[in-house]
Amino acid sequence: MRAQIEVIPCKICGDKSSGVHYGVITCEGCKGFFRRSQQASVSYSCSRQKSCVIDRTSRNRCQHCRLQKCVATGMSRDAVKFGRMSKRQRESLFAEVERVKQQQQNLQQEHHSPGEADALVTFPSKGLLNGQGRLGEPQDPAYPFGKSSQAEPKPYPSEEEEEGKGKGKGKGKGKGRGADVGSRFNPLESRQPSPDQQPVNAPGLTCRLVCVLPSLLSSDCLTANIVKSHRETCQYRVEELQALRWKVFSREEVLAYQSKSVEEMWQRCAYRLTDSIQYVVEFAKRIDGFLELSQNDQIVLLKGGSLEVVLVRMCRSFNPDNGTVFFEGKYGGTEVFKSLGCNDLIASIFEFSQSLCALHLSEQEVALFTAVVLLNPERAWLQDKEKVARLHSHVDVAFKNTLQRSHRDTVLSKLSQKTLQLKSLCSLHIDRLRSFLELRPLLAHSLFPPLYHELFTDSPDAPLE
Ligand code: HC3
Repeated sequence: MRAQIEVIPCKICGDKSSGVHYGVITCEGCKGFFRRSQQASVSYSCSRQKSCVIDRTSRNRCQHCRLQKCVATGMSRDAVKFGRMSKRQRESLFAEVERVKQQQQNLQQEHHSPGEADALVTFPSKGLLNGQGRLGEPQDPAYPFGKSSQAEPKPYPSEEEEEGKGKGKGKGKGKGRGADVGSRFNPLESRQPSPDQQPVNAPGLTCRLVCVLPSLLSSDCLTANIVKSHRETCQYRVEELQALRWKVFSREEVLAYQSKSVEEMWQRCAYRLTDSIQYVVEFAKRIDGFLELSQNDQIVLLKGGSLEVVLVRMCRSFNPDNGTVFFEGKYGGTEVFKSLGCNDLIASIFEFSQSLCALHLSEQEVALFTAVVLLNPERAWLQDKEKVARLHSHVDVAFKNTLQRSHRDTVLSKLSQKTLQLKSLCSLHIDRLRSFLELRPLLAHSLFPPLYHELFTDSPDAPLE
């Protein structure tokens, strides 16, 4: 049973667990920490807000909050050992082991695509861009890397649905948030929820009440909306990603990637990237105010910002301890991407992730920062720049308030440097893509999914119809 329990990550920090310690499934580190904390002479204090995030990388930073979390999670010196657990406790532990094993299996499927692992992954609705064949992988019969489970798409679990699982909710399966698009990259058409669906953007009751009050509170509502939108569209949950960090590509697996042809590797990366971008599009649609922008401006913002958001989100899938990223089911370093033949681009992307990880952004901060990045009013070809600027400024205020409250204001200046780096990463990406296409003008169309073309190969700066 102990070996089975170890599939569940440490409840305190998410690291690999080693069994039940002091009544809770924890890693050796948290077990030792809790044991030491129980000595009479020990007393900890928090120099922040007593709400520090405790994860594998940050757990040593605040002993006070780590101990709080241990106690809140149920660790106690007198806790019963596993052998003496009640039947009910044992059953629920077995159920959890099974659930986590299933999640890990899903996440590791080499040809993983959105929608395969409900509990781990949130997935784009069928709607938005992929209704009529303009969006690659999920519906494209030419998708080259195995089956696409998107043939029977499931909707994003809204907060209500997630909470109401097993209570007969979740109606409207497969309808997502709306209808499909025409032949152009068009994020608009899925606006109307079907009558039997709860509109995903609807704020909770508290927010609906609070939003009649002035600015500071309404900025809290916007924060809540953006964090919820991020949570629903972030592709993988960060705790699960962290729990899988020990799964690293073997030498043979790396060699297998390295011996792929340049074309195959480009195609793989293009499909993975397009997958991630679909989630970003869904994220954008759920941000209050985004769908009120003109169709042109929605498209301009997504064309200009979706890769930037994917690159920011990549820090969640990145392990800064060994410089690896979660890609196709396991963690691998830059060497996995060698056969792409653009080592400079890959190295810069990895360096970027490494430096972003050093800021230890919380999920709330990632959510708000990506919204700020996406709603950039400086993008060329915007029709109503002022309207975008107003929305951007609301999100910016919400982000600043949030950072201020958690005494993280210093992160702000570091993040504005990151914004510049993002811009240069995206132009490097376009440069490498152009060189690749110049050498293979005929291949390009068959290699990449349609959305990838729309975003990166249809002259990116051209005005939209
Ligand atoms: C950045 C990346 C594409 C996206 C990949 C993502 C972010 C996808 C979500 C996963 O959870 C984590 C992840 C891992 C690796 C990421 C890729 C690394 C390299 C690739 C670049 C954009 C390379 C350029 C590929 C090209 C030229 C075909 O567009």
